[in-house]
Amino acid sequence: MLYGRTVLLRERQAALRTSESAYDRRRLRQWLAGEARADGVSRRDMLRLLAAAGLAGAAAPAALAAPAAAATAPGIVKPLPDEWFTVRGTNAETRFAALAGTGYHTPNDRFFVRNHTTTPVLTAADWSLTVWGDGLRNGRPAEFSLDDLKQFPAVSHSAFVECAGNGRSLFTSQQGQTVSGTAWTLGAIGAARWRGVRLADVLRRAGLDRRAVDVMPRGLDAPYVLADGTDLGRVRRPLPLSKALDDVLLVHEMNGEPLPPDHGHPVRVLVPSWIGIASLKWVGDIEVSAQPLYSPWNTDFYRLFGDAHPAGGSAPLTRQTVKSAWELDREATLTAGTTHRLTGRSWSGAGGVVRVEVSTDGGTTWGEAHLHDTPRRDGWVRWSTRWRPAATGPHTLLARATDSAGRTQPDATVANTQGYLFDAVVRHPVRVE
Ligand SMILES: Nc1nc2c(c(=O)[nH]1)N[C@H]1C(S)=C(S)[C@@H](COP(=O)(O)O)O[C@H]1N2
Ligand SMILES: [Mo]
Repeated sequence: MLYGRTVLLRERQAALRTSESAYDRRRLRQWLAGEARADGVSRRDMLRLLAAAGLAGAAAPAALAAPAAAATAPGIVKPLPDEWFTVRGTNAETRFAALAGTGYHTPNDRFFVRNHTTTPVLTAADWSLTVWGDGLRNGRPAEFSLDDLKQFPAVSHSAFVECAGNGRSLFTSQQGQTVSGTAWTLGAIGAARWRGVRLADVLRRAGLDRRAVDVMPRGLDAPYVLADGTDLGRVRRPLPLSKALDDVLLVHEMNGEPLPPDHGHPVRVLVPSWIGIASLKWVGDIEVSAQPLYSPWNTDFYRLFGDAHPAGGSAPLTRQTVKSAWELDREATLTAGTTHRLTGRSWSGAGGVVRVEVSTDGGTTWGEAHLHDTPRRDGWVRWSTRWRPAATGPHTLLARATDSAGRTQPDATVANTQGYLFDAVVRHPVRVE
């Protein structure tokens, strides 16, 4: 049964990724023809991608190097009290139980932090953004101070930022699979009201040329060095121009406050509905390129690798998947014989969540959760359900969301070696006493 389901899941994933794969192949062909740049990506890695896409016979697929566990000190500026966060290396995961009663937006002081290295403490007055590259008409870099940026029409947008690896530990705890990377449970997500300006406006002012195809924002945080000493350079990931001109913002406010240091002060990129790595923090420059660009963050990382995926990995990941989480600790204790109001949140990168089904008996029977927010693109919905546990002992809670695009959380997620895009229904253990 599990096998049949896995095949179906594979087909579904394959369908979702088909257009992205065609796009990826087109770009790889351009690289082969010397029309795309891949600074900081080894030739071997590019050849692996080409082989996987069926574009080069010569290259044997190479084994994937697992991302190194960061061995540095946390380097996070804000306090990380135990009741709100679980520290994981250089990162801090929000405890979902700490979101109960906080409202729609995640308070800045409870918002998860994902840092490749450490938070750089930058001063807004000394900061400027350089937009440069051969995708600009006049070929001259353009520079913008924060005050310059604020001259563009202001835009506010409510959106979640969620790490591609959110839920990664469930691949192991729920599916028995080995994956590499930060062992998040479900708290590598937060939703905020962001305020800033359209990247499209800034690019046009800088002299965007019709030949431009990719833009690559780069962070001012320290270069990312793997455990084996390989320096991957500053965090950067190309964004197709189509997305950059669509709904991407350069934001300087989060929930009505200047961006806090840990979340990108003074300016970060916000790429709604896409995986968190796209929402680059502490942006210092943006390359506008007339050729497709590659970085380790769209070649080695943030593609799906593994048995169920193409040998060189899937196309670069973009949209987030569907997930649900209870605002309860795992192994939380509940009292028997009393009615509890249990709460949670569900979200999706493909549209608003329109339905949440819940089970308090391990998946035998299901009911509808009560939704407290209207379905919103790029956002989540809060929900609640009442439960009066009769018997003491261990119980398993489940929640299954469906979004406006018709995507429902499956019973299992097809494995990938780096544990991205977990979307299966989570079995949440609680104890009734
Ligand atoms: N410059 C820079 N931008 C970055 C990162 C980083 O380490 N450096 N981490 C990325 C990742 S992987 C995620 S999930 C989000 C996390 O955003 P947050 O720390 O504000 O929650 O930021 C992204 N932007
Ligand atoms: Mo991430």
